[in-house]
Amino acid sequence: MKTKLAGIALLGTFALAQAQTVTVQNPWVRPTVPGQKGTGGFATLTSKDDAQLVGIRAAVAGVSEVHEMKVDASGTMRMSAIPAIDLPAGKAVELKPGGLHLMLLDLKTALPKDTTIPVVMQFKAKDGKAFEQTVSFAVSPRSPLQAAPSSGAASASAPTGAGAHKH
Ligand SMILES: [Cu+2]
Repeated sequence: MKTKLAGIALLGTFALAQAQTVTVQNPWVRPTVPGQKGTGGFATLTSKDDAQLVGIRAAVAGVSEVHEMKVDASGTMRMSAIPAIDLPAGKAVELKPGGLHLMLLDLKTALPKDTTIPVVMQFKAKDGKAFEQTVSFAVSPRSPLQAAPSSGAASASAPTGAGAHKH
């Protein structure tokens, strides 16, 4: 049994560690035009320990949901809200167009590209404990990774001409 004192001393560090439990890579949302009510958000989530993404919150959206996309019995792609996405320890879970994604609905403002919006991601740890992380999502028409100028390997290739070639 740990003493109460030790527990209190550890609390600060523990809370910090909890907040960094899930690595969010390449977060992006599609831009919108004025009047458009909804858009999708994507990212790759890797949790250190077993956890779940149970919700999101964004100031720009009246309603924020976690969605999945599935082909129904008649062969039509449909998306629907789901209560949670499982994040098994150490496994990268990709939220992407056509699959699991975040949905921002009832948008209060247009989201111009090349801006960012903060999204609060709500997680639940294996022990049931809730925690949140605020993530800055890039507003981009497609994944910023795909947007990199690349006809070959995006990582190793230096911008030899293509990047500098502007009209
Ligand atoms: Cu959706």
